[in-house]
Amino acid sequence: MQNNSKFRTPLVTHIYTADPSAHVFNGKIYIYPSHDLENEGLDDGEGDHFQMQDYHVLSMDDIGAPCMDNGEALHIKDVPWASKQMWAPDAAYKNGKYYFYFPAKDKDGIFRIGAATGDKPEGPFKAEPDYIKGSFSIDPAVFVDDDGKAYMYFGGLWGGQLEKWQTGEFTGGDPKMVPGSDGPQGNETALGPMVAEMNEDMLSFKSNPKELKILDENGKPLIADDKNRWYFEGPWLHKFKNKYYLSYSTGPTHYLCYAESDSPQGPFTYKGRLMEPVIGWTTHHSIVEFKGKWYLFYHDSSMSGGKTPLRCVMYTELEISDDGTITKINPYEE
Ligand code: FUB
Repeated sequence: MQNNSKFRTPLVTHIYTADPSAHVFNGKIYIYPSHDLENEGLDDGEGDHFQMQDYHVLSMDDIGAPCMDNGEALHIKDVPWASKQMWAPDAAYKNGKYYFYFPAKDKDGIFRIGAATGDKPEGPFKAEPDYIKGSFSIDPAVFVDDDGKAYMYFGGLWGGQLEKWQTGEFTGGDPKMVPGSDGPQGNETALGPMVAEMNEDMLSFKSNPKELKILDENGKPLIADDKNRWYFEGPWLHKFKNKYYLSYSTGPTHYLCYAESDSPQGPFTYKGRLMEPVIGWTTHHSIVEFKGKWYLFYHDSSMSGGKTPLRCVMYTELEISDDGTITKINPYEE
């Protein structure tokens, strides 16, 4: 199906990049990644070793074409509400404008999701003065449906703070507690990602975000102990033959999995695993159609010799059957 010589190698090597959100705008592929930086931060299970400060947008004219770095698109110093940790971003197009979405910690150390706007897909982007009201946690992914309705999917456990919002308010807890120990345990229902429909302005939520449950083959929600299938972070939504597919990372078990639904707002039923673990702790991806073929953009830590917070983005072709089943990728095998 594919010539792997153009796939599965870092798209750029002059900077570290991660968490690629790929989109097709104006007939080109644009990739919105995190920009990983060398740092002395402690790996405390809370993600403090990910101290990113800006974003660069990458682009390719075609599959296999050289990947361009379009330079800095947004820096934290130009985001009035943010204090640190510019994590996995995404972008969308609507109403003749490009929208860039990104998580960062606010001045109180709480992850929020911000929006910025630009006239071109590669930016630069101008940040809104405040974060999106009602937003929290990390990893925004915005899906614009064929009817023009747009939805933001977001949320990540542990360093991403998702489990700290179960009451609807942020509960800080003891910074020394075991990551995730304040989330569901054992047979309790695992947390799902959040979804919020966006207003027409693409800068605000239409209503309060709601949690998406991921159901097993018997229609029961996945439980916290089901760590090979539970939701951890990195949601992505793609549509294939009128069905909606939510894909995500299982975090500490390092898989990319996906679930299917008839509606962008769920419920979703677990369907399978789409990629085996990569080098490095994190796994984060996006799925995009380009010229009738499907591609998986993802990262690993191979370029830094396995250092988790120093990653590189790459891509490979995806095989999707008529019923939406994705042929599982082993990132290091043909
Ligand atoms: O890049 C920082 C965090 O690592 C992302 O937000 C997560 O999805 C994980 O890839």
